[in-house]
Amino acid sequence: MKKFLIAFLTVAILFALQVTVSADSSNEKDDYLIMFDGPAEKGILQSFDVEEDDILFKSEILPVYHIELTEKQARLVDNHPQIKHIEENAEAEAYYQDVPYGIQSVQATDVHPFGYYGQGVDVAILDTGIDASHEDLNVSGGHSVFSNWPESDPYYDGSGHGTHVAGTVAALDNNLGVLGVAPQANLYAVKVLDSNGGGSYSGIAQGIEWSIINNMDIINMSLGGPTHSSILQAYSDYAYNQGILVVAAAGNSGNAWGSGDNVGYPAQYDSVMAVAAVDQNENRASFSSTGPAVEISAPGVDVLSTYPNNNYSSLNGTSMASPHVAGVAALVWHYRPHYSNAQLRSVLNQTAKPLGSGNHYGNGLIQAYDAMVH
Ligand SMILES: [Ca+2]
Repeated sequence: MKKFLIAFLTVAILFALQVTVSADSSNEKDDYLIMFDGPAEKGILQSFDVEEDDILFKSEILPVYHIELTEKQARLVDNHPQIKHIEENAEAEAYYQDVPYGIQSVQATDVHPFGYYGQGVDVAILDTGIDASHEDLNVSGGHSVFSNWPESDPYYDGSGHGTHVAGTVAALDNNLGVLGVAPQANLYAVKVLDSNGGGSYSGIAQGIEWSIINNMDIINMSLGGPTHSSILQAYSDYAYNQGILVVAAAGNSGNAWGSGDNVGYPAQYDSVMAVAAVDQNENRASFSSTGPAVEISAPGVDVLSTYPNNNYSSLNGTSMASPHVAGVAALVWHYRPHYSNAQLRSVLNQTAKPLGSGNHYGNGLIQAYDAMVH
């Protein structure tokens, strides 16, 4: 009933707007900027019935007016020999980049001023693909484990999940959108989940294999399942033994009390860093999975990041926490390229900010600056 009412009101409002617009269109005035050819002469405008009220601004240094004109008046002004230019007053907006709170929480913004942005570090995003045409992302390469179009395209993200995760790792440092943790890290779209966010352990294994063969430095898996798999474990272990830092979401199976062992797979494996989610106040998100496998924490509540088609959105989940860790790892690895994955992992864990129970937070909130100066 409520839905119907909203739909009805929407139609009613649209209808009302349309009526107003069409009734007015002939006398409707738009904003124009005009430049006279020679000194400004108001008389020219008066000859087209432009009134004093229609003149919004007169420049003191150039023969330029900002005026309101009907379409018909604009045509007449345009054809006048003493008018050099006429153009519609174009819209402009402040160039502005949001810095999501999580980027500051993990101290990425304390590291950037020293010139560390994760340059040269290759991060594989095993996910739903990445919208590579997004204005705030650079994607260096990719692969899809699916053969059916459009899922076969790693740069098509029908879900938005992978594009969001990618933005937290490496949204560009420019004058728009959001800022990622490591804005100059190289992103790779390794598509192992379809547009519904579904996949299989076989697909994840293929994604890990692609990452090993293609010399990725970091694998981010904002995904998992409730079932142990010896094969998935073997792939995770193999990647780690090849020197890759393997990071995964702990899972969203936690409860309000934070009781039980409900970390998913592959996050459960020793070779994988299991990431729990905290909010802006550094409290555990009630959904964040708990248990002895939880290794480290990062922001995972109301995380603002990139979304397909040049959009941005706020999402919740350990899926959003994991890429903060992958991003910080990229920053620290850029600073200390001689570190092995095990050394990097150790320093990230030692310098994390303790938050409480290890089953909830692991070693605590990951800290980029503290890890770098350690
Ligand atoms: Ca940006």
